[in-house]
Amino acid sequence: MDQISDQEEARLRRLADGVLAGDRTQLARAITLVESTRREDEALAQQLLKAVLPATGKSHRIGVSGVPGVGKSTLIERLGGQLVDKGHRVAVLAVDPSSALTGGSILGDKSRMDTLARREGAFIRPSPSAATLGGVARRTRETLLLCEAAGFDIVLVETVGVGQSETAARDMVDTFVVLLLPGAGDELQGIKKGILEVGDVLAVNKADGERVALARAAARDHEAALRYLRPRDQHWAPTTVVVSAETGSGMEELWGNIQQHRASLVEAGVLERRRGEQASRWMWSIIEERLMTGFRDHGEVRRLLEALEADVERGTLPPGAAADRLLRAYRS
Ligand SMILES: Nc1nc2c(ncn2[C@@H]2O[C@H](COP(=O)(O)OP(=O)(O)O)[C@@H](O)[C@H]2O)c(=O)[nH]1
Ligand SMILES: [Mg+2]
Repeated sequence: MDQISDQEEARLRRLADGVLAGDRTQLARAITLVESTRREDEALAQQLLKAVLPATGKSHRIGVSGVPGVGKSTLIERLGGQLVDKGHRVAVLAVDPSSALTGGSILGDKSRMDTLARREGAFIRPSPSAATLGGVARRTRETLLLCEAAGFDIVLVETVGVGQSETAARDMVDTFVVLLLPGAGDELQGIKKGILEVGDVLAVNKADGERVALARAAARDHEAALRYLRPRDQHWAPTTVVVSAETGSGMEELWGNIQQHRASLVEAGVLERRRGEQASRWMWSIIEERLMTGFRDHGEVRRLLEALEADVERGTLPPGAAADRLLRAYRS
């Protein structure tokens, strides 16, 4: 373990105690530390995570995915509000699309979740979308753990991306909810199977106004398609609900399905094992990330890289030979 100074030790204690006491200012600071890419912060961040680890693991971790504009943020705001009403403490982790290159709002984006953000029992943390990986931000998993340590018993993770590209997002939650649009099933045949395969609970959103019948038809469509897929889990067959995040219709049924899914994991005795496997895959992804960063930052590698890559692109050097040269340079 890296040595840390007395000053850092005090900062670490303040952060850890604050997080464990549910102090949201300290929680926000702790998340900022964990998200930092500065090397000196990384060691401190890991110590902090270690310090709060015993207090983690007690939430229902829920992912919400679907194409941009399907209504993820709107649904999270509504569901989150209803859960706070029931006495839950709800943390929302979202990738903030407004921080992307475009700067402006996309498709009437509701990512700020203003109403929920004002609630005492809710905590909303948007992360910059600059460095997303598998549908979530670089440190969403660590942020989730900090929120658990701060006493949030439900963590909602809004993802970006669709279906099977969201591996990292899928891999940090217990229940993965996939939102679908009414009538979009046919146009999206290509990705539909991929979407259905990753979802534990499917919800056709925007079932309001003239779209109600269309939404019900889409739900029947998806249910039929699901019957042809081999279930991913033995203990759970994915369910389909019809909702409107705007009017709130169907939200109770959706929440019922999400809870049943979680109960099925507990009953089948797989929740802890799955979380353990998720944690170990995360360890490997951090190892990969650190190795790649170290590799790219290596002086000799940086000196050689551009020319070798150009040779590979021109076809004058086999990729394997270039990789060998770079790896030799890195190891020496
Ligand atoms: N009519 C209707 N509009 C909705 C519903 N849910 C979301 N929207 C609208 O769809 C747009 C995109 O919603 P947003 O939650 O930002 O989608 P996200 O990109 O998936 O997070 C916004 O203009 C919302 O007001 C719904 O249930 N019904
Ligand atoms: Mg959104």
